[in-house]
Amino acid sequence: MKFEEIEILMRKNEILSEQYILPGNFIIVRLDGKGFTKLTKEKLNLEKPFDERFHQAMTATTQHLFTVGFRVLYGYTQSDEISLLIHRDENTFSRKIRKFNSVLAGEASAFFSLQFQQLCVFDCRTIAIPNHDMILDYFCWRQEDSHRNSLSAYCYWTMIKNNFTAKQATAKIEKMSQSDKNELLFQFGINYNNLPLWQKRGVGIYSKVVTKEGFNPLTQMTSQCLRNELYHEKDLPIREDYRLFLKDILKIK
Ligand SMILES: Nc1nc2c(ncn2[C@@H]2O[C@H](COP(=O)(O)OP(=O)(O)OP(=O)(O)O)[C@@H](O)[C@H]2O)c(=O)[nH]1
Ligand SMILES: [Mg+2]
Repeated sequence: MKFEEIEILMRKNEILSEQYILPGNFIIVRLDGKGFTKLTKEKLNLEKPFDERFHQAMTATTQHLFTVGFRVLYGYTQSDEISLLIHRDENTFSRKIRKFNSVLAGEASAFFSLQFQQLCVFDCRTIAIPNHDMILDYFCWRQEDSHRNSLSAYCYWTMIKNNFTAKQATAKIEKMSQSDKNELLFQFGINYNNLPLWQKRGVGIYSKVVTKEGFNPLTQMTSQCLRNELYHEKDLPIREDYRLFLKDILKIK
C-alpha cells in the first residue's frame, strides 16, 4: 500500500471515531489523581487524613486549569479530584472530547508533579450537561461525596493511629452509620464539627470582581479600581445553600 493511501485511510478512521460534546450543552470535566492512595501513602510523606500542602497543590492546579485555553466558569476541588464547569458556548478544538481530556489531564499532571517533584498523573473525563439544574445537581453530588469520604477517612486514620490494623479499620467503618462515625471520633477526642470546612466540603474557585487599592506615582495619590480575580471559597455552604451560592456566582435565575 502506498503512503498516500495509508494516510487517507488513517485520517478517515481518525475522523470517524471522533466524539464531540454537542452544541447547547455545558461541559463538565472531572480530573482524578491516578493511584493517589499509594502515592500519598508511600511517596509524598503527607499528614493523614488531610494535608495542607497537598490541598494547596490541588487548589493551585485547579487555578492553573483556568489558564490553559478553556472558558472555565467554576472550579471545585476535594481530595484528589478537580471538577471544572466550562462555558456552554466554548468552541475550542471544535468541542472534541479527546482534546478536553488529553489537554486537561496533561496540564494537571505536569503542574501538580512540579509541586512535589514527583511523577503524579491525573485522568480526565468529560460530561455533557444540558441544563442549569444538572450543573447544581452535579456539584452538590461531588460535595456530598467529599463529606462522606472525609468522615470515613478521619475514622480510618484515627483507628490506624490507635493501633487497629488496616483490615480491622476498614471492616469496622463499613458497618457504621454517619452518627456512629461521629461518635467514634468523639471517643478519640475529635469533634468532627470543628474540623476545617475545606476538609469536609472542598473548595470552590471562581472569578470575582474585587476592589483594589493602588498608588499612582505620577499623582502621588491612592486610588481604587475594580479587578477580576480568581477567588478561593474555603467555607462553602452545603445542600440548598450551596445551590443558591452556585446560582449566584453563575448568574442562574
Ligand atoms: N494523606 C493524604 N491523602 C489524601 C489527601 N487527599 C486525598 N488523599 C488520598 O487520595 C486518595 C484518593 O482516592 P481515590 O481517587 O478514590 O483512589 P486512587 O488511589 O487515587 O485510585 P484511582 O483514582 O482509581 O486511580 C485517597 O486514598 C485519599 O486518602 C490528603 O490531604 N492527605
Ligand atoms: Mg484518585
